[in-house]
Amino acid sequence: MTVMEQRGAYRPSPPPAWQPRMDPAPLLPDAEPYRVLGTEAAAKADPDLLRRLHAQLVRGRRYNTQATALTKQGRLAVYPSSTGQEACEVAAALALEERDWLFPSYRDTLAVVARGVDPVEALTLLRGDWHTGYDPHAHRVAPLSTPLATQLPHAVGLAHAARLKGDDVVALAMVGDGGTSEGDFHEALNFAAVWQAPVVFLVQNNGFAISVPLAKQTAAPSLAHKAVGYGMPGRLVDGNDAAAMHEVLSDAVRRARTGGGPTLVEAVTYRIEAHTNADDATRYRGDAEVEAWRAHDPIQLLERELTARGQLDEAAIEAARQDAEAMAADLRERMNRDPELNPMDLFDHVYAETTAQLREQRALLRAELEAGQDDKEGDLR
Ligand SMILES: Cc1ncc(C[n+]2csc(CCOP(=O)(O)OP(=O)(O)O)c2C)c(N)n1
Repeated sequence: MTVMEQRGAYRPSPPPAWQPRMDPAPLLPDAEPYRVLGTEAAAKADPDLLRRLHAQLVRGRRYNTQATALTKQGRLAVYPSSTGQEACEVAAALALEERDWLFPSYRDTLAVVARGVDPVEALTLLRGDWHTGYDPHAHRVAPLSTPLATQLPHAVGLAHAARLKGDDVVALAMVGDGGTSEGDFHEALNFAAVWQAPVVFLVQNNGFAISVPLAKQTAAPSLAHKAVGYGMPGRLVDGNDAAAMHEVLSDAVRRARTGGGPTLVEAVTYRIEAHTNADDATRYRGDAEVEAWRAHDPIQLLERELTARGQLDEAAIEAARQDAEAMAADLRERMNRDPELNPMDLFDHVYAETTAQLREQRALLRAELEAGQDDKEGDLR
């Protein structure tokens, strides 16, 4: 007689209140980053959409090089380039409807511009001229967020509120791999999943948080796997494949819109340039790694696919380049004009009611400016 038989009818059972909540398997990301370009799936993609993505990628790359040049000319204080990440940026903007909201981080000026914000206004904050620089309501684009991951709970709050009001709105929030270590990331994903809020979280895993590589950021199998712990699906995508990015983000937006709840999308990509113009990336990574990623360039990947299929010719490529050049020339010209700024504006729109401390500081600045006015004309409030 075995020990179990001796013990008679004893059968271990789970605690009474426990029951399986869901099968985690459908939430798990693909084993490898999802790709469309260079695979059978590319044949099914809409060539018009791919051409539109291509033109936007070319424009985005040119925007990055122009903005970086402006930092060297002293016309822009700081610029976090997204060269190499253009497919994530452009796909995020194009996957949304006009009525939806985008919540970008400081690296996401391309997504902001692709959504319709004036290219100069998108740089106002980075120039140090004005809070935000554009009207968030005009194109439904929240301010470029510098404090990491703080845009995520904002996106969840907006999406949840919209749902309560019965508005058909999806929020797409962008964050870097480093941002996933922030408490705001955890709080946002947890609330979004519990409330089934219509949100899409896009993590651009570009390999580094300034000099900190992903291996020092997390021990998770992938950032997309984090989704499972919150009870939402995680998707792992090749972030340099514009067609894959657009498809996965569009699916996630559709899912959110139809009541399916949030999705976490991890885009595997690479930051080709330094963190910003103030960083020296050669101090923490080697040329070979950068070159390997240059060979997986988002524009080249799409261009090769489209030309091989006879869906993009040299004239169309040239037209995209010329359009990008015209945008860059206009950006350069307008950024070279000295902005007309009133330093007293600094105190406006910070609080609904100005605090005593700010009133004091405002008076101090006014006095200083008036003392320095002597022979200058000016309108100080
Ligand atoms: C709350 C907070 N902590 C620290 C910083 C300083 N900081 C600015 S950028 C950055 C790295 C962020 O890396 P990642 O999230 O991967 O985004 P990436 O810059 O690569 O797009 C850090 C730590 C910050 N802006 N906000």
